[in-house]
Amino acid sequence: MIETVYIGLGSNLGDPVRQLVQAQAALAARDDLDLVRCSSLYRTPPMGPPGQPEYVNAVAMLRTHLAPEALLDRLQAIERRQGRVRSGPRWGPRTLDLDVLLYGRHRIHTPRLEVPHPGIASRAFVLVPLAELAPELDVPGLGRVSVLLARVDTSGIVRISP
Ligand code: 5RW
Ligand code: CA
Ligand code: CA
Repeated sequence: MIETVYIGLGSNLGDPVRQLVQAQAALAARDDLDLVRCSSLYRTPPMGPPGQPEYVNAVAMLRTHLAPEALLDRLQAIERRQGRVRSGPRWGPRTLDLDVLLYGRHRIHTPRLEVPHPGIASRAFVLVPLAELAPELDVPGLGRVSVLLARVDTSGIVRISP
């Protein structure tokens, strides 16, 4: 079964724009998934722990036959190749974070994976690029992306000209 998957990309260390461009290339180069479209890159104010550098975020739309956890393995391999270190505090600054936001219309709850991503409805840095790709998309259990977007604070988010 081929599924349509949305991936969140984020970085706030080590030249974040370069990290995201490189991650897009790494996704496009894999022969077990098809990178359909990628949103613009956005500069976004840090959420979560205070005092972090500004982030750059984007969302990619993929088609793949990989099972959810196999996809997660591929994404974590790309994170590691781009210097992700899992030593610091949870939610600390990172060179690259790749999150499975949506996997078709599936709802997944395993120790490694929660899909739809638990932050999807509350994080403007996810909803702004996701709405650029798929404003009409219905997030299982949560509703339409454009409606979710209208409920969050998007101040300080700036699209980087492509
Ligand atoms: C924790 C996000 C609490 C939101 C986290 C919360 C980010 C980010 C993180 C990202 C921006 C997880 N990842 N901020 N904060 N972009 N802008 O990708 F409310 S840590
Ligand atoms: Ca994340
Ligand atoms: Ca992550």
